[in-house]
Amino acid sequence: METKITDPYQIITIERHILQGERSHPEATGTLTNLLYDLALAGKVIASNTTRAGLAEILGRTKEVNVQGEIVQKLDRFADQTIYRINDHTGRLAAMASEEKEGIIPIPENYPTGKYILLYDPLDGSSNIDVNIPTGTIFAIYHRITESGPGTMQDMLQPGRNLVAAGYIVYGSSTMLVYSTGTGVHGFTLDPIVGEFLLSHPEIKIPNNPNYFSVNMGYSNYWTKGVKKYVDYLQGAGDSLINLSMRYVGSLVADFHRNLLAGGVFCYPADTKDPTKPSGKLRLLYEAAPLAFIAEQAGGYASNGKTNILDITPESLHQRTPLFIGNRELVLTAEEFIRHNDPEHLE
Ligand code: FDP
Repeated sequence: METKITDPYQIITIERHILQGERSHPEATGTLTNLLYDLALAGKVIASNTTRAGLAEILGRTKEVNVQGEIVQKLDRFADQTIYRINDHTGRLAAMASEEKEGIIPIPENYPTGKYILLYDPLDGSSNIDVNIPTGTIFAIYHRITESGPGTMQDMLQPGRNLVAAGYIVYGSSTMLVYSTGTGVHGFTLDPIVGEFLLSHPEIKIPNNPNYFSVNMGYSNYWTKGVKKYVDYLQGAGDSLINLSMRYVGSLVADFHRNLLAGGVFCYPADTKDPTKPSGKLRLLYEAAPLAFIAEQAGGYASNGKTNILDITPESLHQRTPLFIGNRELVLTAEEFIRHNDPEHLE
């Protein structure tokens, strides 16, 4: 969406920004605008709870296990329900899918269905909640493919290239919402007193000179030769001209956000640590693809080590993928290392 800010002292709320973008599309019905407002509202509601996460009644685990086999914490469930409840009745969506739910989340029969599909990770990095480390929400919006009625798996399993909009909310030292509708990336900081997201980072571009690499070095013994050599290269090995600092929060949104603003690359490669997860840990549909869309819009790139993440056609809702994301050159270099060293991974 285009934003022409001529007066530097203007205060641009997220509502104003999204609406301004809508006006540059005369054919727009306002449905996407309202859907994005709703996600911003969900972000505010979730943020109001993450900031209270240290309080006894919400802290702790539910002891339930989600479809990924991970322990679900109370805030995950709260975030999941918040996004669902804010979006189930609006008539904007044909269906939803969440990291927390195994199948498609249908729109209740008593409400109308709409033309968009929403996929989301309600609280990414939730294993960090108990230790006061940033978490995030990631969302991906597509046009439905089917004509009418309840959304189907065909509507869900679209390549990231088809994304209409994507974004994330990071619950950190401040709450920020970053989104793109395909014309640049824009960041908003929540003013907790006023309760509004205000434009703080217009037209975000990944800096050309990278500063950081982010990867879980604890798994390096389980990486392929190509990934090992690449991570060595990031640290200045051989004829490498770069020597990056390492930063790894272990919360994808926080790691991605830092590298988006400061320049760098985040990697979660495939590893042999857990034979049930041969493609790494991260999910294609509601983690890798929306962040790849943001990265590309900010001048960066995302790959699974061989192919552009946005060109992968998903086969299942909770499909995992290796992820290399951030500065374009650094991600292309990862592909090169993998191409030269891991031929068995190329078929
Ligand atoms: P979490 O399990 O805490 O939800 O998507 C899952 C994720 O966090 C990412 O946010 C994070 O980047 C990654 O897992 C961390 O995994 P490792 O602990 O294996 O490094």
